[in-house]
Amino acid sequence: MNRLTKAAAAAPAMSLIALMTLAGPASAADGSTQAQLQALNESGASGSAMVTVSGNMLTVKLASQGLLADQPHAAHIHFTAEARHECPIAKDDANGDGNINTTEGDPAYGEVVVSLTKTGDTSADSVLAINRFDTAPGGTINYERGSIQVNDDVAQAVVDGEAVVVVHGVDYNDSGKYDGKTKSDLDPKLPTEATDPALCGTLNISQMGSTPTGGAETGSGSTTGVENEGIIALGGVTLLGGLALAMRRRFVSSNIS
Ligand SMILES: [Cu+2]
Repeated sequence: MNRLTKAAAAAPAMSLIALMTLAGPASAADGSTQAQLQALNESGASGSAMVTVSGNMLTVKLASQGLLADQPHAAHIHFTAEARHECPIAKDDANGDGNINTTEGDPAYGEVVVSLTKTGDTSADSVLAINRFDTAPGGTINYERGSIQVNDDVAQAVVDGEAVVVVHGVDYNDSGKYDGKTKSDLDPKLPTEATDPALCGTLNISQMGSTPTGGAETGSGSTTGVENEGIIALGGVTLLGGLALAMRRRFVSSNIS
C-alpha cells in the first residue's frame, strides 16, 4: 500500500521533469527582435523590420519606403559568428570607390543566412533569386512571411541581437533601373546597382516581443499601420543605443497600455 502511494506521487513529478527537459532547447531560442533600417549608399530609403523566433521558425515583417520602384530588391538576414553584428561604415569600403558593395559589408553584417523571398526556398541558396523577391511597387515594401525554418545557430543569433537585415538594390545614376558599368561583386552578369545594399539594420532585442498584440494580427489596415509606427518608434530608441533606455521605454509604454 505504502509503495503504491509513493509510486503514484512520483509519476507526475517524473513526467514534469521529462517535459521540462524536452522543452528546454526550443524555448532557448524564443524571442522577438526588431531593426530600424538605415539607408546605405545614400539610397534615400528607410524602414523597419521585426523578427519573431519560435524554436527554429522565424516570422519576418519588413516595411520600407524610398527604394527604387518596381525593381527586385534582394533582402536577407545576414549573420556570421565572427562578424561585428552591425551595419557597414565608411571604412568598410575596401576598394575606396565611395560605395559599400555587398561583399565589403561582410565584416560588419556577415554572410546571408536567410533569403527573405516571397515564395519558395528561404535559405542562402536563394541569395539572388531575383524573381522571388519583392519589387517595391512605388518604392515601398510591405513584407511578411512566417514559418521560415532556420538552424539552431541562426535562431539563437537572432534572439541574441547578432543578426542583421539587409535590403539590396540602389539606383546610383537615377535611371529608374539597375544599370551602369560597374558589375556586381556577387554576379558579374548583374550591375552592382542590383546588389549593393540600400538598407541595413541590426535586429535588437524587442520591447514589443512579449506584449500580446491583440488586434494587430487581424490584418486590418489601421492596426497594421499602428504596429508599423510602433516598430519605427521603438527602433529609434534602440538606435540611441542604451538597452537601459529601451527597457525604461518598455516600462513606460506598458504602464500606458
Ligand atoms: Cu543581403
